[in-house]
Amino acid sequence: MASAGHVCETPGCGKPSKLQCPTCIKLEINNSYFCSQECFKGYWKHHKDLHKTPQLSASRSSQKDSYNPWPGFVFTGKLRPWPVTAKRDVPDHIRRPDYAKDGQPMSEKQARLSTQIRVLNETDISRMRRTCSLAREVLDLAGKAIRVGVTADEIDRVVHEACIERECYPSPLNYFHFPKSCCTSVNEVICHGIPDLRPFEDGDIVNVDVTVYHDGYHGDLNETYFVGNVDDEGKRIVNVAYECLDQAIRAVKPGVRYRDIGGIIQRHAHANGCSVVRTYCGHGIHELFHTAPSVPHYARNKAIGVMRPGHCFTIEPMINLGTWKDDTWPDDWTAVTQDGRRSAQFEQTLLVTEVGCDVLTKRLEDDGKPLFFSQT
Ligand code: EYF
Ligand code: CO
Ligand code: CO
Repeated sequence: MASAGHVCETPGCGKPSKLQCPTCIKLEINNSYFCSQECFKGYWKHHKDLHKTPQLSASRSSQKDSYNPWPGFVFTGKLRPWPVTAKRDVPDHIRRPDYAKDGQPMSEKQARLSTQIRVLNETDISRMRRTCSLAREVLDLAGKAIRVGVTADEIDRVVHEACIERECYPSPLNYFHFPKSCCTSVNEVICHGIPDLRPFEDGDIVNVDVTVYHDGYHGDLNETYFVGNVDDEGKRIVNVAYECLDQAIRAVKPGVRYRDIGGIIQRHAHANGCSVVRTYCGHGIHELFHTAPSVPHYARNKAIGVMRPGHCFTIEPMINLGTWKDDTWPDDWTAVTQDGRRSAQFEQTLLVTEVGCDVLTKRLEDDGKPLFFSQT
């Protein structure tokens, strides 16, 4: 069957596509297209899972109304939870962090008593560079797979498999028992959304947060993407979040206090009628996923420490259209805005150098611009 305006399902292909799989046609799955027989055959191993995903079939869309794990809970916005698939396995040969087995990051807990910021040596730095560049590859594959009708669970699968293909462990998996390999945060979700079986809708904004663990080091980044046609307010919040991170990164250099980053972010957010989330901060990262320094994104904070060459940390401002206040769903992970209005976020992992910083997770394609830029 032929149709116009679709993009090939093979991650990273991006070609206009008109071919539909015969089984998809039978099952009334109307959001999957391929540009060629070659792409269809090459992606078959993964594509066939779509046939087992019940909620994608229009004839079974009553799923939407019947699933309610928390009767009586008052949601702040329109988004609802959808079923979550089983935890994915990581093959034995992939090196894993200490919490992979029992959910407890013991090495982080031991370091938590100290506010000392580690100065990385040349070996640490070259390993961080490699890990962060792999994390960027994984996030870009996830971003290219986002479109109307695709589920966050499918994005989690793309992330999980891209990690394994690169000899990486997906850092979120089992971190404090987190159930999935990345976080996917839709519309009013601020962060830590659990990838579930809700198909993305036209107009959604979706943040995908990827951290990978490779050769003993973590690399962490995220971007917010547009699904189909996003309204002007949605475009504004995503743009402002991107600019907040960009301005903060430009300020990073030796001698700057970690507490000064929040003022830069808050000034730009407020100048554009947006607010800044206060509960979640940027963080030190290297052999530990989260460690000193803590980097708040709001002004007049009390963060400890001064930037020195060899420090590695993230900046990851969460910017809201309405209130800065957050709530958490009863799953104890999903952070949402208290007024149900939308939130957007970008994150990079940075290394402080003698003169400024290197953005270790930066995008090398397309001048380093994030994927959403091509749609604005
Ligand atoms: C204990 C988690 C624990 N936490 C942080 C665990 O830095 C991050 N993103 O940039 C980040 C990612 C994840 C994460 C994935 C899972 N967790 C989440 C929420 C609460 C919590 O309490
Ligand atoms: Co992250
Ligand atoms: Co982070």
